[in-house]
This record gives sequence, structure tokens and C-alpha cells, in this order.
Amino acid sequence: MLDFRIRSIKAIEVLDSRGRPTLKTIVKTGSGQGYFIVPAGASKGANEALELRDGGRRYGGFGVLKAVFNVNSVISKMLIGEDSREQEKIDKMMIEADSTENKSRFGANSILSVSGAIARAAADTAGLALYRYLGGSGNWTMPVPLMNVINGGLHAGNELKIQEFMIAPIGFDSFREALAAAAETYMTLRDVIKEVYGKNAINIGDEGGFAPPMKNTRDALLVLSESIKKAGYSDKIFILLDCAATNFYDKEKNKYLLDGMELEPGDLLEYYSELVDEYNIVSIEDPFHEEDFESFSELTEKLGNKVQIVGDDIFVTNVKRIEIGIAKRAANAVLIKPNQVGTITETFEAIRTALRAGYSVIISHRSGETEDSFIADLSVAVRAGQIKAGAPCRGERVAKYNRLIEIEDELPDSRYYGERFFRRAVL
Ligand code: 2PG
Ligand code: MG
Repeated sequence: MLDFRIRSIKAIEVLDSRGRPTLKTIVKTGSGQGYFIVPAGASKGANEALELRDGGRRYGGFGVLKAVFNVNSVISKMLIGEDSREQEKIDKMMIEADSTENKSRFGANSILSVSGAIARAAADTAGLALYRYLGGSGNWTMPVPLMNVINGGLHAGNELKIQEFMIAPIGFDSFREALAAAAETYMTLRDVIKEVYGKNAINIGDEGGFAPPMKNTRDALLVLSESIKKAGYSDKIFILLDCAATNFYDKEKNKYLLDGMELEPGDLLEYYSELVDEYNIVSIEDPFHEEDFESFSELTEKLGNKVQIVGDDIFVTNVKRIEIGIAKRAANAVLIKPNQVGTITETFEAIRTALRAGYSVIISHRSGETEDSFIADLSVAVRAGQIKAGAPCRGERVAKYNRLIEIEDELPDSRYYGERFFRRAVL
């Protein structure tokens, strides 16, 4: 008899890819076990659930021993004996015991580490791969990887204000082929940057993309489109931006400080339209600051039929905020990050809310990551069609892509999302 009951829950403090502490929690059932390691953002939305840090001198204040303690004491005590398949019930128990709006009592990092580890433990107990346990069967879709190949903003020590310049290998028949072409393009980009900016320019940023000493958005777009062309994929690989615009928004002036200009929201919108006309840009994430639903709506109205407009900091994987966005037609896609909200159940609710409205869904990593590849399985389980997991470089980024290669290998009947990227619902 398989025993799904939770026998033990144990958290420990480990490191993420920025050398900062985070939680790894291991859940054991009577017949299996699972773990989860929590990632961490740098450009965090103000409305994200709270990440509990110790403060003080140890690890510069980033320690998570309080969060570890919360898991090993009150959360563990509460959940021992529960059936690990009851994800919703267990997540609700933690949410209720925490009893705050933003999970600030236990910390969303404590809660998510348990929530994710329980899903894995139940999958392991059932003898199923995580994507199968979470995603049932049939109609398997492999996601298009959105790969951040030039890093700026808070993820790099350069002057680029736009945080992420990504490529999406869309015109391919399988994840495997798409990944190969994207990795070739990444290698070509390295050569092009080295040629133009010298060898100091090929150092990499937090998400494995290059962090060259460029100043302006167009500098990055130019080398990127040159590299795609040189690699031979102009009609198959497209460009995406994550502006993370809250980080270059001046609240007092109500202006965006970008590329040496001070732009009103309307001017910034015009600037984006120009860039879309000049380059093969198919997606723009967080084009305005995290409370500016109005400008998001205007941009979606203007470009939404040809460009994916993605809400990240504005939605923070939160059903209430996604619903406001849907009502205001503020975007046509949502970025999903489990640690923005803090449980697997709420992550699924956010995904369902977005899909019901015809929004595209992108499962995303954080800039501070680990070897945990949970989001790779999640992206397949919910047939998201898109995953954002960084450049094809650095262990914590390739962990996700390597896991997807493995999954595709197990699913010979799966289809690559590919061109379906462009099949946008009329909202
Ligand atoms: C983003 C993410 C991931 P961070 O803004 O989309 O790329 O960055 O994890 O720093 O919030
Ligand atoms: Mg973002």
C-alpha cells in the first residue's frame, strides 16, 4: 500500500545563484519524498508576498534561519499526518495559520518551500514524474524558452536600463531543435559583442546573458538582431523585452528616465512602437511601472494585436491583480512566478484565471535561482507554451532547459508550442 501521509518536513538553509541564502525543504511521506528550493528576485514587485529575511549582520541580513525555524516548528507540527495529495487543503491550512494578506508571519519563502516539496513528495509517492502528477495526461505541449541573452537593469553592472533582452526560438518543430538554435545564437552573440566591444564585454550577468558596457536600448537591439541574422535564424528566432520599468520610473516627475531621455508615459509608448517597427520584437514585459494599469491598457490597445504585452510586477501572480488587469485590458499575457504568491495552489489559480481570459501564460524563474527545476515540470503540466528561464548558460538556468529536454524525450507525442505563440486571442 502506498502511504501518502506526511511523515516529516525539514527545512535547511542553502545558497542561491547570487550566493544568498534560501530555503530547501524536504518532505517525506510514508512511501516517498520531495524537495523544493525557493528562488529570489532582484527586481521585485511591491505587491509580492513577503520574503522573510533575518536581518542583522549574518549574510548581510539575507539569512533565512527564521523562515527555516517556521517550517521546522509550527508548519511541520501542523501538517504531519496530512495526506500529501491534498495540496489545496494543505496550502489553505498554511495560509490560514499565517493569517496575513502577504504571508508576512511565516514568510512566503517558508510556505512555498513546503507547498512545492509536498507536490513533489506526492508525485514521488505515486511513482509519477512531477509534470504528470500535476498535469494529468494527453495533449502534451513543450514550451518555447524565452532566453535572456543580454542582461541589464538590476541584473547587471552596466548602464542598460531595460532589464532583459530575450530571444524566443519559435519557428521550430521540437524543444530540442529550438534550444540548439537558441544556443547557437547565444554563441554568435558572444562573438559579435567581443568584436564590437572587446573581450571585457562578454562577462555575464545574473541570468547568464551578456552584460556588455552598452548605454542605450538600441545598442543592445542592434547586436542582438545582427547575431540572430548571422546565426541564420532571422525568420525563426524573435526578440522580447522585459523593461521592468518600475526601476527607471521617477515618481516625483512621473517620467521614465531611459536612454538619456525623460519620457512621459505617452512618449514611452511611442518609443516602444518605434522599436517594434525597427526590430523583430514580439513581446514586451512590464513596459510601465507596476501601478500604471492605464498606460498598460493604452499599449495593449495600440500594439496588442501584434505584440505580446506581459504583466509581471503589475500582476505578481496574484488573482486579484490579474482580474483587475483583465477588466482593464491591461495586457494579453501574464508572467507566473510561484514565489510571488507563495503556494502551488494560488499559482494554479493565477494560471487558470489568465487562461480563462485568453491570456498567454509564461512560467518564470527568478534572477536568484538554484538547481531546482520545478518550473520546467510546471510549464509542461499546465501546457503554458512559454517558459522564461534565462540564457542557455549557468547551471541554475540550464537545469530548467536540461529538464525539459528530458521531459520531451519521455513524451514522443508532445508538440512544440512554436508558432502557436502568435495565435493571440482577441481580447
Ligand atoms: C523578472 C525576473 C526574472 P527578478 O523581472 O521577470 O527574470 O527578475 O527575479 O529579479 O524579479
Ligand atoms: Mg519581469
